[in-house]
Order: sequence, then C-alpha cells, then structure tokens
Amino acid sequence: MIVKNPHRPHTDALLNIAVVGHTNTGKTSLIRTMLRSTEFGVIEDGAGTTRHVEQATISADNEAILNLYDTPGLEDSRALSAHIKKLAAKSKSLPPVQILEHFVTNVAVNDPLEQEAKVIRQVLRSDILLYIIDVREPFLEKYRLELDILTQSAKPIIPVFNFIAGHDRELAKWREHLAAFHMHATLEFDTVAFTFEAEKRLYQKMQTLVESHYDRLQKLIDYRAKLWNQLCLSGAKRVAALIVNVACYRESKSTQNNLIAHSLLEDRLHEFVRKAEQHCLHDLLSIFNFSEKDVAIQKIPVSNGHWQLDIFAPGILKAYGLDVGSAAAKGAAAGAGIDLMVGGMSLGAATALGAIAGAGWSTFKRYGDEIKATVKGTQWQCADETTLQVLYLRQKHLLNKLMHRGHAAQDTLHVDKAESEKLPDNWSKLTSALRQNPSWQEPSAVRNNNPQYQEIEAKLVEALLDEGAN
Ligand SMILES: Nc1nc2c(ncn2[C@@H]2O[C@H](COP(=O)(O)OP(=O)(O)OP(=O)(O)O)[C@@H](O)[C@H]2O)c(=O)[nH]1
Ligand SMILES: [Mg+2]
Repeated sequence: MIVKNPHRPHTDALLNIAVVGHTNTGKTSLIRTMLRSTEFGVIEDGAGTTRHVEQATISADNEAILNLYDTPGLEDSRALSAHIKKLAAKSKSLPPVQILEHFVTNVAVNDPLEQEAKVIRQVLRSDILLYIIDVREPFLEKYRLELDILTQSAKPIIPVFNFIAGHDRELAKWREHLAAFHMHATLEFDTVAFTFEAEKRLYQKMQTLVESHYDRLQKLIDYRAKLWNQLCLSGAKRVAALIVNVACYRESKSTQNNLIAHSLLEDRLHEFVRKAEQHCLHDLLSIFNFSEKDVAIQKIPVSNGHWQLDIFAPGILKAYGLDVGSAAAKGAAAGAGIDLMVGGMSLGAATALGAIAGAGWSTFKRYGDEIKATVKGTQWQCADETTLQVLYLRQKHLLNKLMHRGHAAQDTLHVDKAESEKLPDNWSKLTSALRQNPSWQEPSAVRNNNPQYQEIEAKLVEALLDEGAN
C-alpha cells in the first residue's frame, strides 16, 4: 500500500514543464531528444511549425515522472507585449500574473494573438519553463519583450541555449543579456549533438528549482543513466559480435590454381562481409532507436539504409588512416589465405608431416579440420587483416556518432572519414585468436563460456567504448 505523505502534497501531481521560445529555435527538437523518439511532433526549418500545445510524458521504469509541453513558437512578441501593457494600464491594481490570466481567458477565437495565448495559457499551468534560445541570433528587442512577458508569469525559467556548436562568442553575449534578467543558471543543450551529461544537468537544474520533486527527478536521472550505459554497452557488444562473426568466418578453397573458382570465392567472401556489416548497421540503428525511416529522412550514415561507401571501395583505407601500401590502389582487402598456427608453427610450414605427426591428440582435435584440409590440398580463405581493420574502425566511428546524435538531427551523418579512430591495443593478437577459432563465428553456450572468448569480447567492447582514444 502506498502511504501518502501529508506534508508533500505536490509530489502526487506530475511536474509540468513548458518548452517555450521564439519560433524555430528547436523546441520540438529538444523534446524529441529528451524522449529519444523521432515520432514526437513535427520539426521543420521554418517558422510556425508547431501550431498547438502538445504533451509528452517522461517516465522512469513505467513510473511517470514529468510532463513536457511543446508549445507553438512566439511569433509576434511586439504585438503581444503591447496588448499586455494595454491590459495592465486598464487594471492597475492587478498583479502581473493575473494580467496574463486575464489575457488568456478573454482572447477571442481567431484573434491575431490566439497562437501566443496558447503559449501563455500553458506557461501559467506549468511549474517550470524551458526557454529555448537559438544563440546564433543577436539579442533583439523581440527576445527582450518575450522574456519580460515570461518573467511576468512568476514561473522559474531555465534558459536553454541551442545551436551552440561553433558559436562561442554569441553564447557569451547571450549569457550577458540574460544576467540582466537575473538568469544565471543557463544550460547548453545542443539538441543535435547530444550528450547525456547535458541532459543530466537539465534534470539537476529542475531539482534545484522544485524541491518537492527532487526524489522523483533523481529516480529519472538514475534510470536514464542506467539505460544510457546499457544502450552504449549493447551497441558495443553488437559491433564486437560483427568483428567476431567476420574474423571467424572462413571458406574452404581448392589449392588448384583455378582463377574462376578463386574469384567466385572472393565474391562470396565480399558478399558475406557486406551482409554482416549491413546487418550490424541495421541493429545499431534500432538499438539507438533510429528507424529505417529516419535513415531515409535524415540520410543517416548511408543512403537507403546502406553504407554510402562500400567496404571494399578504393579509398576507404585512406579514409580510416590505415597504412595501405599497394592495397589502396586496388581497393580494400578481400580474402587472404590464412596462415594457421598449429602447435606454434604455421600450417604452411607444418605441412611437413613430421610437425603434424608430432602434434598431440589435443592439437589434432582442435586443428583436425585444418590438418585434414592441408593434407587433402584444401586451403582456407578468410577476411584479411585490412578488411577487419576497416570494419572495426568504421563501426567504432558510427557507434560514437550514434551515441552523440540527438533525435532531432536532420543532417547527413558522415561516417566515412574517421582518421582519428584507433585500433585496440593487441589488435592483431585478438583477430588472430578469432581466426583460429572458426567455431566461435556464431553464438553458442560453449563459446560464450569460454574464458578466452570472453576476454576477447571484453577487450573489444572496452576499446569500442573508449572515447578517449579518439
Ligand atoms: N544544427 C542544429 N539544428 C537544430 C538544432 N535544434 C533544432 N535544429 C533545427 O532547427 C529547425 C527548427 O527546429 P524545430 O524543433 O522545428 O523548432 P521549433 O522551435 O519547434 O519551431 P516552431 O514549432 O516552428 O516554433 C529544424 O530544422 C531543426 O532540425 C540544433 O541544436 N542544431
Ligand atoms: Mg515546434
């Protein structure tokens, strides 16, 4: 049974937060990013996109925590301000909030200020206002008037600076102007280049403003942090699975020097790698809640849900800062005849039967297929070192982008230039261990419980999540 605390009546009602600001400043975008959903509202580069107040609820573990209200942009703050001043002059005895109340209750349908009235009505019903600012704009008269009207509501205001990337000087100017309104606790929140830290600070600011909702907001912060870590971990695990899947893959190849057979084999290997990478891309997008539709609309990394640059395209190695040598000219990588180790000796050398005969039963059990294949004149073909490197670097870069991409982003995500991404320490050791264990290609209980496999997976995941390495 839930016992209600008689001293804290407010905690039963949800915290209501109005997202307000001039038109086209990114109000709907901010809400999408906070909801991690591209489904909410309509975003457009143009004034007057949102026409009505729209509500969304943010929950933690199925417990509703707060309501967000998207509002239409304030368009004509000059007319609004003049109208409110007129009302104030008429009823001098009324406190400023009541003048706003008077305005919203008396505004006529189809009044030119009807849109503004919708915003002010929601402002008066809310506990906190998030005032979204496009810092690229100079602090014009219309913004000063807007702020005058909003402060008249006597609600706590958190100014949120949007479009901050590359606009430090403008940001500093805005800070100065807001200080004149006694607003010091501002927040930088680029809805497109999202960071979880910025979001956390937003909730922490709310905590300081409405003490009665402190615990609930803390629950939300903790819940969001847990989800965020899980999300990043799932993404990294998915990429590690791709690397394992491709590194362990092999095709048997006849040693007869048949050029047609060889090129077919190469095609098959290419196709396998492309499909595996594509599958991973699809999974990553859905892990981070970017749908295939968003890929089309937002032109995320790829066109039509495919990577723009084929993994085997010429030039890709350079894009990833790899030491390419002659491989660059003919395009990345492909299959390589693998040089398997048998009892510490490369299989090539070990075809000297003495070495194989000298190997014990346990070695034979593990490497039996390779040994038999060698004796029968069959070789294995698998994805070569460079392919694996590009594959890893490209996914690491994509993962990084997805971890920092707000759900408001509409531009193209370029992920084919990533010279700064680094391979993990001991990379060749990791991949060569994977190559030697083809049975790890697909998940199985035996594989997942194998300590050597677990160690490799953990190292890959750790390196993928290490942003300091960029
Ligand atoms: N580069 C960049 N673009 C942004 C950012 N936030 C929003 N946008 C873009 O700005 C435009 C307007 O965004 P909206 O979210 O529709 O703005 P709004 O304030 O809801 O607009 P109205 O509903 O018309 O008042 C869209 O093209 C967004 O993609 C940002 O932080 N950075
Ligand atoms: Mg909008």
